[in-house]
Amino acid sequence: MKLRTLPAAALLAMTACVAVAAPATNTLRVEHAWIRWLPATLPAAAYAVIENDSSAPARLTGASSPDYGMVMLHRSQLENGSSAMTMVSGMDIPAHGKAALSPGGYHLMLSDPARPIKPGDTVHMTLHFAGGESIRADFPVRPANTSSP
Ligand SMILES: [Cu+2]
Repeated sequence: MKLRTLPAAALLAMTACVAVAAPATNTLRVEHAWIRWLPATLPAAAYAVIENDSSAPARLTGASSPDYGMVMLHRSQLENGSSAMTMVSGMDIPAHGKAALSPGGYHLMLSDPARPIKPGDTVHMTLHFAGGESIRADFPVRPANTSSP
């Protein structure tokens, strides 16, 4: 009998851990979030401004979404007059400052949609930060010709 009750207790303990694993943060905020949708199978890009109210710098390390199988943190930069995109490990947000995911710079590249996604939809994303913090934010989906939120 003891063998049967132990796993149940362990499972309960694990569930409790999962519930508190992603605490809401009071010092990081996501503003002006939006996604630029592109037609066919082209990947979409997610943009936002991240504000850091704390006295310590923060670092965005990536994001995840139930709506996309793959979310990558990229940075576009001009190289010899043309724009090149590379995968990066993080984007720093200064203490008492902000940093932007924006067209032509850092962005979240979204591919492998889990459902048909179109302008007018809202995509739920969780942004992940160094140190284990994460923030959930809603990203409205805008048409391809949009250049700002
Ligand atoms: Cu990209």
